[in-house]
Amino acid sequence: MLAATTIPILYHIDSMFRRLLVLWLRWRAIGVVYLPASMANLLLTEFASKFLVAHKNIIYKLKFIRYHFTLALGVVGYRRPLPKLEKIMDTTYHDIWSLTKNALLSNGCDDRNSSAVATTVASAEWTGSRSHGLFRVPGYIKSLRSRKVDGHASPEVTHPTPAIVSVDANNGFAPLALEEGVEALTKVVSSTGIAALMVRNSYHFAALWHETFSLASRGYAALAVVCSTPLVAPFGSKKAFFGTNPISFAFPRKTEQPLVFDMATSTMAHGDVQIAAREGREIPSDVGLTSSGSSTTDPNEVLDGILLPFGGYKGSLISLMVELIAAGFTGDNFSYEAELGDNGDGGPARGGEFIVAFAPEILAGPGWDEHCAAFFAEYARQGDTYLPGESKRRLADLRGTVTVDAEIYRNIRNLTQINNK
Ligand code: NDP
Ligand code: PYC
Repeated sequence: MLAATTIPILYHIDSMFRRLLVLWLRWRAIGVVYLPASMANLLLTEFASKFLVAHKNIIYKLKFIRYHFTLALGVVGYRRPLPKLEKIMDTTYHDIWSLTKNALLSNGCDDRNSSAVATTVASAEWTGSRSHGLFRVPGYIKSLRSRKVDGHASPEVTHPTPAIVSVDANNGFAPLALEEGVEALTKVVSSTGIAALMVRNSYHFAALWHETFSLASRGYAALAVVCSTPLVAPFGSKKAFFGTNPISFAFPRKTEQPLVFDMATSTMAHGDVQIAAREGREIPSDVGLTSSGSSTTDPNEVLDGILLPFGGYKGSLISLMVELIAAGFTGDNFSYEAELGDNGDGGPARGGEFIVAFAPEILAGPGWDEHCAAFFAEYARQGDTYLPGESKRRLADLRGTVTVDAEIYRNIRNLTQINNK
């Protein structure tokens, strides 16, 4: 009886001292704490040892021996080398997809939502959009854990007019709502020639090219916009008001990969500034300003300060247009409104996305592709020009590997394992 109550108590006190010992082994500077602690612990464990020997507790005896062995190593200055953790690693598309899907599933997301987000994340990582690939997964998980986002949301698709598709994401992540919306938009635009898709009540954290590229791969041109939370100061201001407000445009080509571009209307995407800060890299001095409004090349200072719109007042006006289309037309949040309603969990903000799709066959008639192909050929002859979208060619072949940030990968795996226990 006495042993049954005393052993756990002694064991807890001892394990507390052992934690202190481990701390000391890592940071010798706290030897001041360690010495008195270890003396007290020694006396205590001597007592515990005698007591437990008397009770023939073999398991505790082994723990006791291990403890004193570690203590001796600490005293002679031996430090167990920490395993070397790689900074980058190679992995496959399917591994990225499964890692993301399992992380979301184990944090309360259902199968359909997890699969849709995993596809968006894996396609971004696979094609080199690092700031919107695995890097975003911890953010998705945070918003599941804070219950800001409903991981079981089922989007509802309606048709307010024959040429408009409206999707209520019902507080879910944007990718599933977009998957279903793009499917419906494709059917509509094939008969109307021009059609719009509005997604509302969604949480958006992704690259936009996924949906425009998907439409262009089926023969339709598409323009997509979204806003987020205040990160960018409008021209003439030093206070964040616009989101980084990306625009993506894709154009189909019958015998070639579609043209697709996707760009933040800030000098740099916020995610890329965050990645530069993680990796300790400088950024160009025109990307943003410090919180006191001075120019800087330190990404951390820009993260505490503001980003600037690309191209001075012209970029600022395009960003303003994105706010009006993505929020004004969908009726969902402007960037400044998204911040007011957000719980600050670090995950995506609530807002809308607006996509317009065009059917060139209906608009320009047969021959549109040859006409545009001649234009692209002329464009190529202008010098060292580049037709954006080349990077998406990788999606046609998902074999092989891509190099990813190993620390982010391990972090996501831990976020999965913790919740699987
Ligand atoms: P980049 O500056 O990396 O690229 C912008 C576009 O320019 C790409 O389509 C790229 O094509 C093209 N491009 C690059 N170099 C040339 C060139 N020399 N000639 C012609 N075209 C070129 O993108 P951002 O950093 O601005 O944005 C990154 C991502 O962040 C985007 O996918 C965006 O959707 C996402 N984002 C999402 C937000 C959100 O709220 N959800 C907010 C802000 C950004 P290619 O791809 O072929 O290299
Ligand atoms: O990279 O700027 C960005 C961004 C904002 C929201 C999602 N991505």
